[in-house]
Amino acid sequence: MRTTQKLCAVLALVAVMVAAAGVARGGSNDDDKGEKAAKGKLPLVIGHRGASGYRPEHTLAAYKLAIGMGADYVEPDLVSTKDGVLVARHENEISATTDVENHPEFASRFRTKSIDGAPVSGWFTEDFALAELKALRATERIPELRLDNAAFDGLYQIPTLQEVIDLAKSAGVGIYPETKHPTYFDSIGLSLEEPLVATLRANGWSRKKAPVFIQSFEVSNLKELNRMTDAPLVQLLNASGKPYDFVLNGDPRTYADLATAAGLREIARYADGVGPNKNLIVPRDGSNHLLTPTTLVRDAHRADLVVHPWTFRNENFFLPEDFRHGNSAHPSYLRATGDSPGEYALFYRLGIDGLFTDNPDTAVATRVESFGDKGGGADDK
Ligand SMILES: [Ca+2]
Ligand SMILES: [Ca+2]
Repeated sequence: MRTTQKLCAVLALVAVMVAAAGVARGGSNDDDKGEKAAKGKLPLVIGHRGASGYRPEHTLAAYKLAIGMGADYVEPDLVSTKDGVLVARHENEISATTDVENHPEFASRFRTKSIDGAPVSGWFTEDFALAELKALRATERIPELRLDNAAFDGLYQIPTLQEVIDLAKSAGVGIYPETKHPTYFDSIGLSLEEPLVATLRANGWSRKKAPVFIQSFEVSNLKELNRMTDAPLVQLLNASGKPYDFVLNGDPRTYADLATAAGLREIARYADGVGPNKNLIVPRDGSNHLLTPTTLVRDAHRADLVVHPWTFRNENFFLPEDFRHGNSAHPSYLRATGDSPGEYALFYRLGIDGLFTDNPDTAVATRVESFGDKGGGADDK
């Protein structure tokens, strides 16, 4: 399996780079901390693809576990079926997160397509009716790192947006949907924004105070959404590259440009927050050590934007050297839990308004450590 080989290669490469863990640097902002605690507006814990550190991602089981661990919001990434139903998958290509390869009746649906300028081969949600997708079962994306999660392979269906909303409503939490590849879905006649807004409206979640944040890595569809709904919008910012709609329409700006003070003021004209790669807040050097924090949080707050960085994960593999822990020569080292509480505490000190995490239990426990036992909650926003 190609993904496995790729991951093993990455693991081997990172293992070579592993050095002794250091101490986190980074400034703190005690004013921000005090202010947040006083207002009871603690940083939101957003279950990234659910509690995907413990269950196959984007399943009702993963979302339920995130809620049980205290997440304030759960995050469904949204793609479209052939019949225009929004379902939760990180990509429209589903061979890495479902058992589609084991369904001979769908073998002829294998395709190679260009998605956002890159060739992708496999099976795509837009080639399946919802009823067909429901025959598939979810599988763990990274069993090499998350061995135990494979125990849940084959158990769970792909959920629809409506099923995620039903779960969130029953539990009293919010949802944080992401439109995936919106320009691509427009190009095949399956625009994401209309069914998303219609579904939110049908559920009474289209107002400014709705427990919803809609996120996108593209810009033009957020501007469009800003005209379609009052629900809060979040511009995602990556640590490199540029929005794919900018590539197509010749806009020279990059994510780095959007993350400047001027870029953030521009974003504030159509969005309510930014979701930056956490490396845009605390960069890492070439040896995976943390550098001095940037001014992104302060600049975004000055533009009246909330800041929800991603993605926080417990395994040493994903952590900077500063927060890795254990015997780096041991074969389990990279999948072992590092000092992720240290990483959460650092970002909480820097004044973020929420974060995306695969391990909501750790994020919530560290929030209690950092701010006291006040609890967050979708209704506080
Ligand atoms: Ca996402
Ligand atoms: Ca569209």
